[in-house]
Amino acid sequence: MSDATGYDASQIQVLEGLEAVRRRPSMYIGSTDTLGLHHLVYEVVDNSIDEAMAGYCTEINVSIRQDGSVSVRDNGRGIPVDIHPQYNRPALEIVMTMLHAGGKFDHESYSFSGGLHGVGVSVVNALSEWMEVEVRRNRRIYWQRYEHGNVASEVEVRGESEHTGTTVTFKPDATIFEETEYNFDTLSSRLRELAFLNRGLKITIKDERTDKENDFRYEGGIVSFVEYLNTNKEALHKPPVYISRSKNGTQVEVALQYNNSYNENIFSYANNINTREGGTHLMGFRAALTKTVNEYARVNKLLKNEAKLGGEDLREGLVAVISVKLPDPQFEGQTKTRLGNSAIRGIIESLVSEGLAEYFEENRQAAMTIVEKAAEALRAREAARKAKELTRRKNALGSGGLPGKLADCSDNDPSKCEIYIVEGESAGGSAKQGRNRHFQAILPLRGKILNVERARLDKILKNNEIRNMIVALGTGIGDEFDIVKARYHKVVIMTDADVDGSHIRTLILTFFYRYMKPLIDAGYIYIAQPPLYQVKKGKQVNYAYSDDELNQMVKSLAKPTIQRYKGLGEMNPEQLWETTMNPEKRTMLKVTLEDAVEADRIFTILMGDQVEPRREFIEAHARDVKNLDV
Ligand code: 0RA
Repeated sequence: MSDATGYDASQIQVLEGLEAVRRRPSMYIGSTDTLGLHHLVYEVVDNSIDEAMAGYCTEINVSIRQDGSVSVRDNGRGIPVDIHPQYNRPALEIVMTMLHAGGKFDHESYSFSGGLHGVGVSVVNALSEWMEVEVRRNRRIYWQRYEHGNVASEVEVRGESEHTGTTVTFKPDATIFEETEYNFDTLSSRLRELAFLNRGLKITIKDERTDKENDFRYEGGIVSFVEYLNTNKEALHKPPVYISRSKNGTQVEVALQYNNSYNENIFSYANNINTREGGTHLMGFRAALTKTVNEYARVNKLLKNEAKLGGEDLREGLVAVISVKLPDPQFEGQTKTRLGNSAIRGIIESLVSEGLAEYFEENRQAAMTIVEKAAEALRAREAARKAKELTRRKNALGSGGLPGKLADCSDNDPSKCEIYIVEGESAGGSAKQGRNRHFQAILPLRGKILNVERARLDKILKNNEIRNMIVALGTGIGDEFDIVKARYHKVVIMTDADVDGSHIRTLILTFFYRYMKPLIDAGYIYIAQPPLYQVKKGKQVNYAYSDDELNQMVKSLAKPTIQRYKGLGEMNPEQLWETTMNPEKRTMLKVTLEDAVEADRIFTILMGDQVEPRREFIEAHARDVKNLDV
C-alpha cells in the first residue's frame, strides 16, 4: 500500500461529504463576502505552508488568472495518489472531495494545522465552480477535475516529471459568493506576512489581469518583519532582539525592537494565524518582558530608589512579533482570534524569560537602551496620571460629568445610540438642530485635534478636544479602556469634504487606532458621507455624493443649477439631516481594520515625524487618502 515516500493511504481519515459545506458555507469559511472569498486562497496556501513546515516545500506560487480563477503551486511532496484501501479510490480524490480528509494530525509532523483555516482544501473545492489539481509525484504528473466539489473526471496520468509538488487551481462559485473578484493587495499582504512567519520560504504572487507581481522571501523571518514594521521609524537599538525556544512540542519565536515613538505595536500569531484579540501567548510574553527587564535593571542597579517598571512602561515604543506554534490551538473570542490554551501562558512566560535574560547578558547595550526607554516612560506616567485625573473628575467637565459642548441623546441604550463627532462649531450647531435627539448625540470639535502620533499620553490627555471625546464615549482610555462602557455603538466622524476635513478625520482616526482600537475592531467607528453637490432643477432638489453621480444627474436633468458644498456649514439643519444623518437615507463608511500591518504603516507615514516618506505617500495616494478606510 505504501508508495515511494512510505506514505500509506489508510492514514487518511474520512469524515463526511461536501454537501454540508455548500449548504452552510459560512460555517466553514466565516462568510461569503469578500473576506470569505479571500479565505479560499488562504486555505489552499495553508496546505502548502504545512508542507513547508514539515520541511518538504521551499516555494509557493500564487497566480490570479484572467478568468477569475486562482492557482496555488507548491514544490512539496505532492498529494498522495495511491488507492485508499477502504474506499477503493485514489487518496487524491478523497482529500479533494471529502470533508476533513487530510494527513493524520499526529503530534510530530502535522501538528500545526488548524485554527481559523485548516478546514481542508476540500472546502474550497465545494465552493468552487470548478477545481483542477495537478500532482507531481512518483515521477508522474497526475491530474483531476471537479465541479461544485464533485468529481468531473477520473484521476489521469498526463506525463512524467522529475519533480514533486501540487498545483491547485479553482474558480470561486459565483452562486455562493456575493463578490468573486480577487484583490491583489489583500492577497499580497497576507502572503508577505506568511513569508515573514516562515523564514526562508519563497512565496510569489502574480496578477495575470494586470501583470503586477511580488516576490517574498525573508532570510531574517520575524526579525525582518520587525524591521519592516519599524521602517520610517527611528529604531533605538539594532538589530532587533530575537529569541527562539521550544518546550513540550510548543515553539516560540519573538523579535522585538524599540523605537522613539510612544505607541506599542505587537503582532501575535499562533500557528501562522494573526491572533488580533491576543490570548495566553501574548499574556505570557508581556509578563516575561516586564519581569526580565526589571530583573536586569535591579541586578545592574539601573533604577533609582528601587523603582519598578510597569508593563505599560515597557510598551512605549515597542514593536514586536511573537509567533507560537503549538498542537491543538484553541481559538476564542468574537472573531475567533484569541488564543485560549491556558497552559501556554506559563510555557511562553518561562521560555521568553530565559531567552531574554540570556540575550540581555550577551547584548548589554540593547538591554541598557530598553531600560532607559522604559524608565523615561515611567517618569512620564506619573505626569500622565495627574492629567488623567482630569478626565475622571466629573465636575471639571460640566453638568452630569459630560462635556458642556456635548448635546447628548435621550435614549440610554448604547446599542441604539449614535454620536456624531463634528468638525467645527457651526456645523456642530446645524447637526444639533437637524438630528433626531432621541438617539443621536452631537459633539462639535473646535479646529484641529492634537496629533497623537507625536505626543505622549500625558500631553494627549491635556488636549481639550480629546478629553471631551474620551468623556463623551465613556470607555476610558489605555489600560482603563473598557468597551462595555461605550455610551454609543455608532461613533460617526463628520468632517468637511476638503483637505482640512480629511486631515482632521485622519487625526481622529489615528487617535482611535492608537488608543481605542477595540472600537474599530467592534465596528463602532463610521465616517459620514455628506454630499459634494446640490443639483437643482426647478423645484426638484437632488444631491450628488461623487463626481460620477453629478455627471449622471447633469445628463438626465440637463442644465440644472449646481452648488458645490465646500463645508458642512453650508447646509441648513434639514439638509444635513436629509443627506447625511437620516438613517433611512444616509450612507456611511464603516472603518475596518482589515490589514493591521498596512494600517500602522499608513498612520506612521501620515502622522509620524519623518517628513520625507510622508510627502511621498501623500503624492502617491492623494486620492485614496480621501476615502481612508484604515
Ligand atoms: C496528505 C498527505 C501528505 C501530503 C499532503 C496531503 C499534501 C497536501 C497538499 C495540499 C497542497 N499541497 C499539498 N502537499 C501535500 C503526505 C504525503 C507523503 O507522506 O508523502
